Order: sequence, then structure tokens, then C-alpha cells
Amino acid sequence: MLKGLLFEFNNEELIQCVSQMKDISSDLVKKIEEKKAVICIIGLGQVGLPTALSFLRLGYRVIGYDIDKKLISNLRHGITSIPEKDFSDIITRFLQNKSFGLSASADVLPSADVIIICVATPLNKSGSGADMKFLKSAIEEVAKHLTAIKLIVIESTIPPKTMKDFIIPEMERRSKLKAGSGFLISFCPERISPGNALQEFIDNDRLIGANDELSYRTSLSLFKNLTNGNIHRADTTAAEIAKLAENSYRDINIAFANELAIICEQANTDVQDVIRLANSHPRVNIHNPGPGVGGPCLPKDPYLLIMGNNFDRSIVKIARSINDSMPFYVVDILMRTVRSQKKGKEKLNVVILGVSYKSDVNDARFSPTRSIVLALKKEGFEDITLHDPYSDESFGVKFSFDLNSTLRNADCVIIATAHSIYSSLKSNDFKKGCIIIDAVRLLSKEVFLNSSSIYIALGTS
Ligand code: SAJ
Repeated sequence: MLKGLLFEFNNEELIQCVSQMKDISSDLVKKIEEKKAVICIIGLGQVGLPTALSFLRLGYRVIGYDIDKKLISNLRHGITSIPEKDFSDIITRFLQNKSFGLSASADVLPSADVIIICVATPLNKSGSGADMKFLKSAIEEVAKHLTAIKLIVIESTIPPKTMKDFIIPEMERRSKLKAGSGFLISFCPERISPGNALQEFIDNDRLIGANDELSYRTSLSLFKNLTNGNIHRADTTAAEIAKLAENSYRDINIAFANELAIICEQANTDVQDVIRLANSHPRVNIHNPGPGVGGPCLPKDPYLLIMGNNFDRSIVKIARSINDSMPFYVVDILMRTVRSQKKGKEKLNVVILGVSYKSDVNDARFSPTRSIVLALKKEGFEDITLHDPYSDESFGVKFSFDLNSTLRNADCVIIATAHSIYSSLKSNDFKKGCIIIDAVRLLSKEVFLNSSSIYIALGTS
């Protein structure tokens, strides 16, 4: 057993051990570069599965480990609920050529040279920070199985300083090995957009957060194979905050666009024109307003960014509350229009077009549509139907896949997701006198020029 794997040594031993460690790290780097390294992915969800498939496509042997036995048994049959193009075919191909192994047991960990942790770090129950239970148990398992020098990569999104204050000390304590010599470790956050994951792994720049040279160099040898983008070096804390800043920036920017939408409505002008005009400035890039912000990342990551801070004023918190209020604002527009038409809301059939949190994906996690349904119910609307071409999530109300008949019966329609199929809707697809609230600016006033429908777009008067 190498002495360098232990904590305590004298100077001479230290020099000897460091050079032995360098050798060990270069063996691992060589293995990675020659694609002989075995990669184990822990957590085969929206991030872990595409990560596994990306490395398989590069020619690595990959073992997928997930505690969910059902998920593993489905994957063994090429079945996945992750809405990425061709995933079932790709999985089946790599299962057949035996380069993809699957397991619901941590016993596979010793056979890996590289372990990439992709478990979820959802918001905790109080909504004030991250629930780290999956990450904690993954760390425990990895520490238990650290038999030879390995590279451990954390890909899960984590609050600032989690690597320095928790993950690295915990790994060292449990394994009795030292980071940077006994094991190598880095934080390399994913930056993929759901629906286009495999391509985004290739195209996007990658951050490598590492606190020692060997961990950085070994991680670089892995990720330089994967991405055509640039690789940016940072320490773990800078990389953690940068990841959270990316999604918080987008959330804050969208909140600003939403505030502009309300200002423009009150000022009798069109927010789309205003944003287009402002964005003609070379240093301005205002995003688009909408019915709120959903998905697994933007509604959560800003809270992780400010976790543990007790700011009196926080732009991050304000942006979150603006975006969370947008579904209610959209329903408020509907309420005002219904009132102006002197219609009784209980009897009105309201259809929401779009369940997914964003266009052309089937992912309904944290979708603003859920809050729109809640707001409608709170306002006393009793007849609510959802339509979506991809997701059949009903949020406790009626759901239909039949767009034409759903629209023919609708007294009110809220366009909540900008799915492409909705963009070709014409005025005669809607019932006579229908109220249409376009929260994603998919259609235009012109479509309804000679119709009896009332069309109102978010951010216009
Ligand atoms: N949205 C708007 N207005 C806009 C853009 C988006 O209202 O101008 C809404 C969308 O409709 C959606 C929500 O924001 O409800 C989030 O959509 P998104 O496309 O901004 O983000 P995600 O959650 O699909 O993916 C983000 C990406 N982050 C950034 O673009 C900075 C992705 O690159 C990350 O990998 C991902 O979060 C993640 O996993 O962190």
C-alpha cells in the first residue's frame, strides 16, 4: 500500500510519495486519454443518463449506478422516461455491445476509474436551500469503495462552498485518504438544456473546479474528450457559484422582462417592441416575459446561491417572487377581461395550452401551468382543461390530447407554453367570442383581426 495514501508522513516520505502519486495520476490520465478508463455514473436522471451516453459515444466503458431498481430494470430494456431524442435506441445499442453496464448496487464502484456523481439536489421542504440527502449517501458509498486512486467528479448542482466545507472533508474523513493524492476530485457542473442534452455536452464550454493540480489535470483529460468548447479552470467554490450565477442571471433577467411587460401594459405599449428596441443596444440582452419560470433549475438554483446568507435586500429573492407571481398575473388578465365581458366565470370552459415548462419538451417539472391551474381554481373557475402535445400531466384537472375539439369548446384559452404546433393556430380554430390570453407571445393580433375573439397578449394594453 502506498504511504502517500495516508495522512501523516515526514518530509522525505512526502517527496517520495508525491512522485509516486504523480505516477499514479499519470497512469489514470493515460487510461482516460486512451479511453481504457471505466466510468461509473451515479444517478441516471436528466443529467446522469445523458452524461453516461455521451461517454459511451466517445468509446468508454460506462457503468450506470442508480438506487432506483425500477429505473435500472427499465433501462436494461432500453426504456427511459427522459425526453431526449433517440435515447432508447442509443441505450439499446450500448447494452448490446456490452459497453454499458447497469446496476442498482454500489458494489460496482470499485471497478471504476472515474466516478461522476449526478444525483439530484432538490430544494428542501422549507424551500430555503438544497436537500443534500442523495448527495450525502452517494459520497458515503464512494468513500467506502475507494480502493485504488480514482477521479471523482461532482456534476450535481450544489450550494457555494459545498466542496470545500462538506464533500472533500467528508470523503477524506470516511476514506482516510487525502484529496489530491489519495483520490482526485473536482466539481464540473453540467450546462445542458433539457431536450438537446447530447449536443450541448459537445458544444458548450465546461467549467472544471479543482483545488489541486492533479485533480484538475485528470479532470481535464476527461472533459477535453467530451467537449468541443473551451474548458475553464477555477477552484471549486468559484465553479459552484458560477454555475448558480448562470441560472440566477437568467431568472433575474426574465423577472426584469416580466416587470417591463407589466409597465408596458399600463403604458399602453408593447413590451416586445420595447425589448427589441432596447436590445438594439450592443450591451443589452433582455430576455422574454412569460407566464413564469419553470423547470428543474431556474426556480431552484437562485435559492441555492443565497443559501446561508441573511440579506435584507436580495435581487435574487425579488426576481424569484416576481417570476412566481406571473401565473397569477396571467389569470388576473383573464379575470379583468371576463369581467369586462360580463361573463360568469363558473360556467366558462378555460383551456390552457401547454403543460411543459418550456417549448417543445415533455418536461412539466415546476411548470407555470400548475400555478395557473391553482390560480384559476382560487378565482372560482370550475371547468379547466389542459392540452399538451408532449406531456399528459393534468395537475388535477381535465386533460386532452385533441387540440381541435378542445379549442372548439373553449370559452377562454391561455397559451402558457410556446410549443411550435400552437404557432400555426388560426382564428377559426377558436370558438366564436373566445377570450385568448397569449402569455408567451406566440400568436399576433393580426390573426384575430376579423374575428369575434378577444386576443390579449402579455405585455400589451
Ligand atoms: N423563460 C422565459 N423567458 C425567457 C427564457 C426562458 O420566461 O426569455 C422561461 C422558460 O419558459 C422556462 C424557464 O424560463 O419556464 C427556464 O427555461 P430555460 O431555457 O431558461 O432553462 P432550463 O431550465 O431549461 O435550462 C437552464 C439552462 N441555463 C441557462 O441557460 C443559463 C441550462 O443551460 C442549464 O444546464 C440548466 O438550466 C441546468 O440544468 O442548470
